[in-house]
Amino acid sequence: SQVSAEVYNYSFPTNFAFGVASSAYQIEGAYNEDGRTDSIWDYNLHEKPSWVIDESNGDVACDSYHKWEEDVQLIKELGANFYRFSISWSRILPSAYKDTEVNEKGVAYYNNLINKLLDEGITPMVTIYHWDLPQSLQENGGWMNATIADNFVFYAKTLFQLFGDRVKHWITFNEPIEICEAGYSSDRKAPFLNAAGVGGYICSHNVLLSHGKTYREYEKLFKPTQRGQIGLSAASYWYEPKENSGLDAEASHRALLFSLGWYIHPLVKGNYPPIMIERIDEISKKEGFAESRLPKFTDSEIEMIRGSFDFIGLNHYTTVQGTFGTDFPEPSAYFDCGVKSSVDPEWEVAPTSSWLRNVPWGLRKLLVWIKNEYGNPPVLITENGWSSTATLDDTDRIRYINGYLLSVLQAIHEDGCNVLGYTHWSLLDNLEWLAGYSARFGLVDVDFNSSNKTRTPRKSYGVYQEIIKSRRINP
Ligand code: GBH
Repeated sequence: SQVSAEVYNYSFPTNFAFGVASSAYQIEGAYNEDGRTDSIWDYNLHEKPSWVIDESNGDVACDSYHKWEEDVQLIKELGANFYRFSISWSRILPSAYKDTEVNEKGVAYYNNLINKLLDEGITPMVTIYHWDLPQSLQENGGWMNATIADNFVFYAKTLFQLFGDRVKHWITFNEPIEICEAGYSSDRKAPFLNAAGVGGYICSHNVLLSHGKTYREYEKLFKPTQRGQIGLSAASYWYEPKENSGLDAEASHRALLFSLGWYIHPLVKGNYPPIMIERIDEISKKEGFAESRLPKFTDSEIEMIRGSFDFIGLNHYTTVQGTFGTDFPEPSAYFDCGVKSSVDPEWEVAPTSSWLRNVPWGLRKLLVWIKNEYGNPPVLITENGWSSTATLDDTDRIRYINGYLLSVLQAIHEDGCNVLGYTHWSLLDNLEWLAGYSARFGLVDVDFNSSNKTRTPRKSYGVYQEIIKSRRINP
């Protein structure tokens, strides 16, 4: 899997954009300042600190609520074309529900950030929802309650009204599979509901409906004047068949449909992948459920959701091997999918994230899979990154970035994939959810022990800066 020398001659197309990403709860801190109310992350990490391995939380994080000007300066010096950040719902609408009041201080924070970015020639790209549901909505069922769509659409429209004159790139949801499968079918993400085989499907259904409605409202009310674009960011591994067998190839393909396809299939084709519908229907019946655990879209919902994207956001970090297998507890999405995953021990593992291995060719294969499955839609890589130790000399991250970007170059030049740009996760070390501050994803080191949360660029920051400038990978 070494790439040939001529790959280093490829350059990124002139309209290919480079960015860096972050999310509100992971960097902002100031959790109770200027009128912000609790999200499900504040609430749960305060209630039970032991959810997080180092018992840390996002109360202060990188303190970007106060240090945002320094962040913008770092993005500017990096030479990035855009900055992908998320907005905290409970900072903008402390009462969370539709028709409640906007918090002017929260609005001012994002106005300042957006205006400064634009002054420095950096395009703002906003994630509307990066996992930090207001706790008051969770008390009403959160994403399990279908009425959440009205509240989400109200929040999204509030953002279009407030910032849409300047923000032209919107991502409705970051990784619905993590919001729902991890948050409602397991206890790997807030709100830790753990309703396996049921919660993830209901939540995802409501997320997809919320996305579709938001897209149509923007299209009708804002797009004619604001002329922006909307996408959704889905996370996906590449599944490489473990054995060179028909069964493992079929299983790996199915795993992609059950993960990436769960969300992208509806956006492109209007409904869940047929194999998901069939299998979950059949398995639910055998398990004695009165109807499928996978909710059904009505015809008009299908029409609304089909085509509700201007680009597909792709968060890709790593590859696993897929094997045909069904030995999972029931009911569960794992049993429904029927694919076991493993890793090749030869693949370099990230020193602070055991799930993350450096397998650059997986990204190319995934881009080709999307091209073939979905008719070569425009894809924006909205996240890709590596977690190192706290060192400044992060040669492992440099190896990862170079490898994955060479893979993107091959997908563009050799496979004809429609890739709009690349976003590195992350600008700064930040609160890595249940991994706390132990996993360092930043191009820039943050000293979390200092009250100043001192930022220091790592070696990889210089390498990414050079890539953006030269628009190629330096052999
Ligand atoms: C992204 O998700 C998130 O969007 C971002 O907020 C986060 O900081 C970044 O990843 C880095 O993790 O520990 O075995 O339960 C990427 C998809 C899926 C990757 C869940 C980590 C946890 C595996 N993530 N996975 S495990």
